[in-house]
Amino acid sequence: MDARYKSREIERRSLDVDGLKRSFLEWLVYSVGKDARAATRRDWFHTVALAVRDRVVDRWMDTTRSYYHEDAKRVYYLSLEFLIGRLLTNSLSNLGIINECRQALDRLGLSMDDVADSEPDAALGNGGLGRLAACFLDSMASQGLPGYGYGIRYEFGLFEQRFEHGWQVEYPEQWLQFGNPWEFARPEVLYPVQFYGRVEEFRDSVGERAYRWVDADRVLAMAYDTPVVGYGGDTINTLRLWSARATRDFNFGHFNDGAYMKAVEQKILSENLSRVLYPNDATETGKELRFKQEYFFTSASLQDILRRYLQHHTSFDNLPNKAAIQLNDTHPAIGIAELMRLLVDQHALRWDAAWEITRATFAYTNHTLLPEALEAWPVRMVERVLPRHMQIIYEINAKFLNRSKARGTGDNAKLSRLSLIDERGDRRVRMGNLAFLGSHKVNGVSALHTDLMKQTVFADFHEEFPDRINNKTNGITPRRWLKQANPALSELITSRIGEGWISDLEQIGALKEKADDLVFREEFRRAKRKNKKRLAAYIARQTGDEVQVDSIFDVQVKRMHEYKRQLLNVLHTVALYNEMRDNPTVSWVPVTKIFAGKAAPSYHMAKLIIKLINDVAKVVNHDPSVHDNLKVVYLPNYNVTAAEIIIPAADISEQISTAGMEASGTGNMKLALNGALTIGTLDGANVEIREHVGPDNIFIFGMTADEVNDLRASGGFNPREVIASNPSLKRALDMISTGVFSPDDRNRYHPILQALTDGGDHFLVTADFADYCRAQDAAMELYRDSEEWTRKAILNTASMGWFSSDRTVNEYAKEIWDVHPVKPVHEGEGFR
Ligand code: 4GP
Repeated sequence: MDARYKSREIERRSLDVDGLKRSFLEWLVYSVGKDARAATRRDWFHTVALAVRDRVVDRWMDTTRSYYHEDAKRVYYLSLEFLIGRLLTNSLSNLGIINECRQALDRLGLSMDDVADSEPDAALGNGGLGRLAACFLDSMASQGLPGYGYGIRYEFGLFEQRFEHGWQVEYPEQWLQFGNPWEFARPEVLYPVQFYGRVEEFRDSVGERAYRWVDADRVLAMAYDTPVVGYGGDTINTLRLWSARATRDFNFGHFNDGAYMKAVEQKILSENLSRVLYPNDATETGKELRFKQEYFFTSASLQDILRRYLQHHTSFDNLPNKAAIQLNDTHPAIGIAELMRLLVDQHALRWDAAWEITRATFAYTNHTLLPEALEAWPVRMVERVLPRHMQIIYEINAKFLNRSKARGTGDNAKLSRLSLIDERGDRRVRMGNLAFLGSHKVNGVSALHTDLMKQTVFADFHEEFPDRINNKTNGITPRRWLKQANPALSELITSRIGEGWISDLEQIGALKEKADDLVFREEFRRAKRKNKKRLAAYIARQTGDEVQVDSIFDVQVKRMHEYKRQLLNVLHTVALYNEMRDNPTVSWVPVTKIFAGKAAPSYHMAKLIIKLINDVAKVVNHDPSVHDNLKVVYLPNYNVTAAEIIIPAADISEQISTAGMEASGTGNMKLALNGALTIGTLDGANVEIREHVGPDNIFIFGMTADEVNDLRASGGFNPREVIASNPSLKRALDMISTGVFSPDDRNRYHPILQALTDGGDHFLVTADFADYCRAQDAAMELYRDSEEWTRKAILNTASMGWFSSDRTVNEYAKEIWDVHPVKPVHEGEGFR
């Protein structure tokens, strides 16, 4: 072997500063193709990422080999979204070589932060559901669970948000523009995925009726693998994302006809499948392309899962003992019909056997009760795009409804609610019902949400299958959301209780006894202040706004949606502004209201609320009469990277959704873990956060889910009366309606005022306003007592142990998946 090659071989594995430095230089020259003088920051990022990847590959292969060797049961997490963010700091941190890397770069005259900052943010998701998937990947790998993520390698992630005159404008997010050093392309891992065509009936070898899907268009799904580094670097799992490729025969067909342009056009059309992520969050997109994306990645994933299974097995009986498939919402629910098709049509299983296997293999997580977000595809479209699946869905439905009827299940009204087909108007396939019926377990994402599932969307199914619904309250990974995002606080914590909390977050409970320790409080405040300075600098860079580090950083960061009620927050902002102007001699606690979040491009009301916040900011931030006591900032382009800077700096966490509408929330957990005090309704996981941190350490306000339900049912709610009886609310709304914040267009906010009055105020903004202001006042009052505030902040951090996604994933593993950790055997330690 060539000596140079040999030395690279050794260098690939070394984890010390010198070894890292040498391999950076090697990689820069031989793989990136630059010399140190000409290299840009991006070149250095690619260099470092490739060198880090080297250090992962051996262990990755060991992990995969161990899974095969033990024929371990794997869990396959099927998700249309993975909101991963950046990977460099995360990988280094999980490998435990972040300081070595920093020093190695230092010796090359480079700053680690600059290099890390050159990494694009992988935003292959919209919000909570996608970020949860990313936290689960980290937790599965960190606990040695054989877990695979399956999704789509979107060429364009979630759009980039910019503000133009205060309006949201969307730009394409080209995260792959300069290549992605983390992924391995697998051009040999290709599966055909079909669309359209028709179904032919025939008699099989034993004379039974059988079906085949013919004359279909074909697209190929090609795999790209990204290693998922578990904490400690022992287990490295795989995220496999599919990219669409046109088939070659497709092109040649047209070629022979001389229709060259048509062939190229077809190629582009079929490759569009993995082009772009749909920018919806909790809203339905009735688009054929979206449906095709869902089938595309689900079909490829199932073919891959069966291929892997068949390497060790000859019959499918054992599939449920070897594979657990988790449906992240209904997006991959067509997989239930697809697995039936694969088993029955391609592998000649009997229907009943196939159904039993399918149901025992799948489980489904629901993430939202919002009716407009429950997927229901037009039957006519499903029939056209996936004709065989439509037949299978009819068959599943007929068998189910017949059995229910035979068992004497309810009346016709109930049967039509249980049906997989919504027969009202334009007939639709109810994907939630399909997912429920085809799964052995169905879960909600917080205790309240799971209860509401039983009472509302799945009430009839719950009656039929009382053991199927279970709760798995969401969690967040402490690696990214504390250790990595908040070095100041995590170093402080580790200095007091050791580093056990990183892989066992319950240990953070030991901090509770430090809440009364004055020295610890001082240091806790110092860490927060450092993070606030970092955020203030980020704000200055992003928006040019100057904010006071000693003001309350009051943070609402999440997707923009009416039910999340950013509007309630901005109305309070206007009311506070008025109070400050009316009482200039009072010594006010300065407040900085920080907003961030994207609105779906077609969601006009949400975009109008963004514009309102920006308009209010313009007036408030330039009014000398409030003496800088109030600032309003809307940070553009919220993503995982921005969250890592904003969340550690927050004093107040706004979790103010209309009760009963936020399934869980995970931002609420991240903020509390980083020592923010929550102002929140009793919604989603806020309920459980209150139980853990204690009612004295959280500001709860507003109506409960039951009260919301009763009020809506009574029909007696009159928002105009509420507005008339609350002078501060009335004044705020009058200012908005008379153009105080929009002198250039006084009617701009008419739709908002309309929704709050004649529209009936569906999200009960006016109903909760007074109590919200009370909670805000209480928080501001408490902030004056900095010792008491810090004590509560420490108790929040110390009480969040249960909200680790390690706990959540363990519950799934034990109660749904029945998968167990596998200890990888590393090179030289066993088989090879
Ligand atoms: C979100 C829910 O809105 C949020 O409450 C929950 O924490 C999160 O899922 C993870 O479970 N839903 C979505 C969506 O992101 O697209 O429906």
